[in-house]
Amino acid sequence: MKLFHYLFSLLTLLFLFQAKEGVSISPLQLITHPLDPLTKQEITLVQATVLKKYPTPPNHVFFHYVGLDDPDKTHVLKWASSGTKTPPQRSAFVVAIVNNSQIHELIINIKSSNVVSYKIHLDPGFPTLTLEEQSLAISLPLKYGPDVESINKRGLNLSEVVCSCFTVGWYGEAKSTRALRLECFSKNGTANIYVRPISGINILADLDTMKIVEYHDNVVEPVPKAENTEYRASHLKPPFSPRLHSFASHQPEGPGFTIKGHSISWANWKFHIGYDVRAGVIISTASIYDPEVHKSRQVLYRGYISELFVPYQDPGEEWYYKTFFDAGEFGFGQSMVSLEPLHDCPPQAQFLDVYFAASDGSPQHLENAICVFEQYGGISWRHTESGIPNEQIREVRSDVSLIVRSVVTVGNYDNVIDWEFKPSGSIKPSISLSGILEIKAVDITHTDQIKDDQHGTLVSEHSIGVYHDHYYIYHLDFDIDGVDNSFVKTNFKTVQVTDYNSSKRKSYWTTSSEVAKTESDAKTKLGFSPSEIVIVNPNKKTSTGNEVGYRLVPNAASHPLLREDDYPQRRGAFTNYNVWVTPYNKTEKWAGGLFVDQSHGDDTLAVWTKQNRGIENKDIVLWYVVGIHHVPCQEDFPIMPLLSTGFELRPTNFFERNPVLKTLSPDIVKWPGCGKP
Ligand SMILES: *[C@@H]1O[C@H](CO)[C@@H](O)[C@H](O)[C@H]1NC(C)=O
Ligand SMILES: *[C@@H]1O[C@H](CO)[C@@H](O)[C@H](O)[C@H]1NC(C)=O
Ligand SMILES: *[C@@H]1O[C@H](CO)[C@@H](O)[C@H](O)[C@H]1NC(C)=O
Ligand SMILES: *[C@@H]1O[C@H](CO)[C@@H](O)[C@H](O)[C@H]1NC(C)=O
Ligand SMILES: *[C@@H]1O[C@H](CO)[C@@H](O)[C@H](O)[C@H]1NC(C)=O
Ligand SMILES: [Cu+2]
Repeated sequence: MKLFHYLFSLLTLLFLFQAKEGVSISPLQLITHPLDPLTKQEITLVQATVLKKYPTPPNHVFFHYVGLDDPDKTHVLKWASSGTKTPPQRSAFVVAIVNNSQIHELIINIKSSNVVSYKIHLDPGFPTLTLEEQSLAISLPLKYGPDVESINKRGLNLSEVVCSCFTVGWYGEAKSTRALRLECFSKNGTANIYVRPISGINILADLDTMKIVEYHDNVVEPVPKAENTEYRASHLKPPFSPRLHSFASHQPEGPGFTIKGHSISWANWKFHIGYDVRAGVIISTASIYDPEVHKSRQVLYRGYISELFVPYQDPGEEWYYKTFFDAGEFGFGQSMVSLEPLHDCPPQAQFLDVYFAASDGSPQHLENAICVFEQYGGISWRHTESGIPNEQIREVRSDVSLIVRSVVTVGNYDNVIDWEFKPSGSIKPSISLSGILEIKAVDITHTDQIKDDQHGTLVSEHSIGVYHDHYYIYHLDFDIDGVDNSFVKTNFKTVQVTDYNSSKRKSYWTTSSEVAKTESDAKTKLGFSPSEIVIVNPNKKTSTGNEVGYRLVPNAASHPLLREDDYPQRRGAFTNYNVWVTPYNKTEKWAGGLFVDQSHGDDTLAVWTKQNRGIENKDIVLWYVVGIHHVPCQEDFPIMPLLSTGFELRPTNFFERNPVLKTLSPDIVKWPGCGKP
C-alpha cells in the first residue's frame, strides 16, 4: 500500500513536471520569435486554409512554396527591443499551382485562417519544383516504350537503370510550359550513378500532364565502366589507407550555448536560426554584447544564401541546357538532408529539426537538419615579448568558435553550409562542396585521343568532368547599431613623392574613401584593384571619431565568363558584380527572381538595381557573390574531397578596442588517464 502510494506520488509529480514543461518550453510548437519558421501545426493550418479556398475535388492543388511571410522589419525590431513575449501576427506566403496550370500566390493570416490576398502569376518563370513531381518524372522513362527499347538496344538491364531530372533553362522561347529533362544512369555494380550516364538519349517531360513529350535517341557513347567508382566503405576492397588516430571532444561543463526555440545565446552573441524551404538556414537578428557599453549591439538583421547558379560549359545538344539555379528551382531548404551525428557534426553538437510542406501541403519532418556546436577555434591573439630585459612575457589566448551547419544535397552535389561566429565579433560564412561530378560519356580513354574541345577534364576512362561554375549569392542585411547604414568603398592609391627634401622615399600608399550614394556606385567587381568594403553607421562614431562598421573580407573573386546577352547569364545576371547594395525591400529576397524555373531574367538583382535608388544612410542590404570556376581533376573522381571557400564579416571600428582583450582562454580539460594537463 505504502509503496503504491509512493509510486502514485512519483507519477503525479512526473505528470505535473511534464505538464509544466509543455507550457514553458516546447521548442517545436511554441513561437518564441517572430522569425521562427512555420511550425508543423501552422503548416497544417495553411494547408487547410488553401484547401478551403480551392477544395479538392474539383480543384487540383499542388503546394510549391509554403513559408513564413516576412513580418514587417519595423515590427520585428520593435518586438526585439521591447522584450514583450508575444510576437507579431504571423502570415504565410504560399505559391500553389491550381488545376495544373494556374500559379497562385497567396498570403494567409495564420491566426484567423484567412486568405488575406491572392494573385495569379502570369509573367515568365515557374515556381520551385516539388519533390513529388520530381520523383514522378524520374519514373517516366522506365515505363516509356521507346526508352525501354533504347535501353535494351544498349544491352543494359532495365531494372538496373535509374533516371534523374534536370531543369530545362530558357533559351529565348517566347512561351513555354513547365517541363523537365530526364537523363538515365546505370546502377549495375555501383551506387555512383552520376558517373555512369546512358548517353545519346534526350527526354523531355511535360510537368502539367506528367508525360514524355519529346524523345530522341542519337549518338551512342559507351556507358563508363563501374570499376573504381564506388564510394561506400562496405563496397571497397582492402587495403585501406593508414588509419587516422582518434580525437576526443569533451565539454565537462556542457556546451557554452543555449538554444531556446530557435534563438541562440553563446559567449557575447545572440542570434536566431530560421529555416525556409527555399533559402535553407537563415541567420537573423544577430547582435553582440559590448562590455564597454554593457549592452548588446545589432549587427546583422538577416543573412542567407539567396541563390546558387551552376552553369555547365558544354554547348552541345545534351548539355547546353544545364544551367541550374539550385535555390529557386530545387529549393535549398527542401534539399537539406539529415546530418549524421558524430561525423557531419562533432559529438557535442545539438541538432534542430525542420518542417516543410509537401506538394499536398502536409508538413514533412526532417530530423537533424541543422547542428550547432563549439569547436577549438585556434589562436585568438598572442604575443611573445623579448624586448624587455630580464622579463619573459608570453600571452596567448586560445579561441572557441560556434558553428551552425547544414548540408544541402541537390542531386549529385553536396553543399556544406556553415555560419561560424567568433567572440571577436567576426562572422565567417563558408561553403564546402563535395559529392559527385556530373560526367559526360566519351569514346576516349586517354588525353592523346582528344581531338575537339571536350569541355572538361578526362577524369577516368570514357569520363569527362565537364567545366562549370558554382556562384552562391549571399543576402546580408546589415543593421550596424541601427537600420540606417552606408556603404563605403576604400580604394588604395600610390602617391609619388615630389619633394625630395621632405622624404628619401619616392612613393607610398594611402587610402581614399567613397560613400556610395546610389545602387550604381555600389556595384563592385573585386580583385582588379585593391579595395576595402565596409558597411558603416554614419550616425554613430567611436570616441576617436571613426564611424562604426563591419568589413567584408572577401575570398578570391571570380567573374562570369559568359557573354552578358547569353540566356543563362541574363538569368544569372546577379553574378555580373561581386558586390551589390540595395535599399531594404521586403519583396527583394531572391537574387535570381521569385519564379526562377525557365525565367527570362527580368526579376533579378541586376534589374532591380537599374532603378539606381539612394542607399546612403538608409536601411541597406549587401549582396555578395562567392564563385568557384570548377575545372574538374582526377582527385574529384569518383567522389570529391571537400572543396571550401568562404569569407569574413569583421568588425571595423565597431568596438573601442580589441573586444576579446579580457576574454580568457577556456580552462584546460583534465582528461582521465592523461598525465600532463
Ligand atoms: C479547377 O477546375 C475545376 C474543374 O474543372 C473547377 O471547378 C475549378 O473552378 C477550377 N479552379 C480554378 C481556381 O479555376
Ligand atoms: C552488370 O555488371 C556485371 C558485373 O559488373 C556484368 O557482368 C553484367 O554484364 C552487367 N549487366 C548489364 C546488363 O550491364
Ligand atoms: C536484370 O537485373 C535483375 C536485378 O538485378 C536480375 O534479377 C535479372 O536477372 C536481370 N536480367 C537480366 C536479363 O540480366
Ligand atoms: C630642396 O632643398 C634645396 C637645398 O636646400 C633647395 O635648393 C630646393 O629649393 C629645395 N626644393 C624644394 C622643392 O623645396
Ligand atoms: C520593392 O521592390 C519591388 C521590386 O523591385 C518594387 O516594385 C517596389 O516598388 C519596391 N518597393 C519600394 C517601397 O521601394
Ligand atoms: Cu563543381
